Amino acid sequence: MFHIADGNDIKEGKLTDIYFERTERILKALDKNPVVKVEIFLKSLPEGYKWGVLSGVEEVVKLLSGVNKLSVRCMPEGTVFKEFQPVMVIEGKYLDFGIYETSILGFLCQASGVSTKSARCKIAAGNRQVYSFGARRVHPGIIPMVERSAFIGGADGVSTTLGAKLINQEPVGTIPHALILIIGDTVESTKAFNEVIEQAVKRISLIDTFNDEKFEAIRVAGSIGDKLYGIRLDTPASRRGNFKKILEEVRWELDIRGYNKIKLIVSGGLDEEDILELKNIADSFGVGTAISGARVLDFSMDIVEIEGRKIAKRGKMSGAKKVIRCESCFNDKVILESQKASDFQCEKCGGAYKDIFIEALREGEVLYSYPSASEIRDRVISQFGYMEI
Ligand code: PCP
Repeated sequence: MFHIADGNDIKEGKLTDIYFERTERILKALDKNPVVKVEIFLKSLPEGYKWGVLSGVEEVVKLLSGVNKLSVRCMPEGTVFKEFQPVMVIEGKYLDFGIYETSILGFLCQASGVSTKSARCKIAAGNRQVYSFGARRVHPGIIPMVERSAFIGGADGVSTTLGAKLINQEPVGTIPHALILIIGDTVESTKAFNEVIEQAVKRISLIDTFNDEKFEAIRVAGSIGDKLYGIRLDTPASRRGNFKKILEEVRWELDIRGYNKIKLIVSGGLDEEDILELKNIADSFGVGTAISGARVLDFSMDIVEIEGRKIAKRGKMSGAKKVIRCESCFNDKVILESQKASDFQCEKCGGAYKDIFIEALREGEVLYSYPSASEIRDRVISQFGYMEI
């Protein structure tokens, strides 16, 4: 019906680049099927980012679980990583998983791009809320993945019913311009929302449809008594001018009339830079394109060992590796899988290193605990102290 693959197509290896399918036929013809170790890492992060957030691990484990005697060792989903750090090692007979390279990378590249941008926005926002409002910017078929990745990265909520259900959250939303245009007035729309929608839903009115935000804010402030949680400003670019000044003016006019509790929610073309600029005046941010349309992270998957022999292409270090992280100062070191973290001391602070890789699959046995999206999000937020933007 729609231009989208389903889970079976992915599991059956149909979403593979043709040269992997041809490689499979050639190796079969030559009766070659060595046990290999491949490593997934990236050489450069986009836009000068210093770190990325690893996402998409759960889908890779689901894809590879049940595939003959495969082993997968990796950073847990939600781990912060840097350039030239291995994030995953897959070990097994090449013909058992080579065909999945395209999908494995697809799962990690896009989800990690979304989670990384979401984390950057949440770090910029500090204790302010960041909501992922970008479902409309991507193909509906991938919204659940995009919203899960945004939530894992740190977003406080997502806007679609199915996306929210996948992460066991309530969908978040305000009022669209369409409702205000059809009803014909901001105050009447806010009252209608208050009469019709269940009380558990925060009453957030949208105030930039018809008139100046300051006067609409004053009009709507008293419209439903103290039920009004906040007002959203999605001021069009053609009228935005100095958005911070507009927000300060609205804040002033509300406060001098005793509406100190009414929150200011902003949306429309925002990213982490805008959030940094507005976070002292806005209470929450609705971020769309910047998060859901985030740059993918260009992971690559390369053979680093064949039948135990360390070998890799030019530009890639051979031997299966892992990352150990200093428990005191978060300093990282890349070592061979065969080495032990306890054999090393942190060069920076002398602290103890910890092996941050987990075993997700061991010769086909699933050891992965499938943590919830909230648990993974908590892991990401616990690392914020080390994540500069
Ligand atoms: C957009 C919609 C999304 C926001 C803005 C995403 O407003 O509300 O939540 O924006 P971004 O992609 O630029 O970051 P409108 O397009 O005005 O839509 P609506 O009237 O439905 O709120």
